[in-house]
Amino acid sequence: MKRVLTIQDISCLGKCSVTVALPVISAMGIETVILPTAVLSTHTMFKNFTVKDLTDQLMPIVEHWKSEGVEFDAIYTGYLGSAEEIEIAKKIFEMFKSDDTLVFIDPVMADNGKLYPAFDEAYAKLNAGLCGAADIIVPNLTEACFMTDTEYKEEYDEDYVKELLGKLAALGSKVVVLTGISLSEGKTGVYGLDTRTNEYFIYQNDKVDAAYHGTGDIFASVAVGGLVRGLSRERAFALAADYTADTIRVTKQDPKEPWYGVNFEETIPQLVSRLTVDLALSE
Ligand code: PXL
Repeated sequence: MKRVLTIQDISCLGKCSVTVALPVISAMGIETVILPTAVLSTHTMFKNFTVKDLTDQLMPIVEHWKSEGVEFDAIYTGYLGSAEEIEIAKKIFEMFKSDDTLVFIDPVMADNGKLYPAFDEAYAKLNAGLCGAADIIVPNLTEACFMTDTEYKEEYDEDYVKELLGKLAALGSKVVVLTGISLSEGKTGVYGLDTRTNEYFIYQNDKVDAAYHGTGDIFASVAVGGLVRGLSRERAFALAADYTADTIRVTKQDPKEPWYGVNFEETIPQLVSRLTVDLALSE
């Protein structure tokens, strides 16, 4: 069985980061090892959340794993709480990365043109540095703009997206994928660039008119899961984009929809079925 390490916070209530990555990647048939960067009562979109920082626990935990000879097929980082944790993440890549380890970074820190409450522009630049150590990065438009000193635009064209991908490529990761890219009315999806071949790839599906927290974490978790199970990049990102959109659609139909996260628990069976089909088609 493949094994993924995910490094991000535990927001006890909130359907994001570890409480998404662990169930979703496990359901995709992959052992999921967690390294929690902090424990929060909720994610930071709630008021009055509590935080217990776990920075001082990270190295002792990974050193223990190292002494046990543990290896990972992928390391996936999401929300990291501080500059120090970014440095530690880099060390962890060095400790555990082999030629076959996929380093997948979702530089979680911003959305809709704004940084999340815990972060500033200096943090965004450190995240840009971390992205240089990745095989694949999946920032949204806002995160990409903060990392590359680019003006954030609500309305944009393909040239703007390609220029941004070029700037992201300069950060140093092998594949750069912008998420939440809408190039025509009613559509959204990903626009990526493989910096080794200079090839672009695009996947668009129908946009659901609703926004929930944690959907970026669902997207990233499914993409990591698909890639680790051996799907092609195109299939893995299409699966991630479709599953995220379907889950938003299902959540919107729930009369008791939680504003703070999506009902991914309801759609996991469809994810597993589609993965099974995609794997069979890939053989
Ligand atoms: O879903 C991203 C995320 C992860 N972790 C924490 C967050 C957020 C987004 O707001 O606050 C703590």
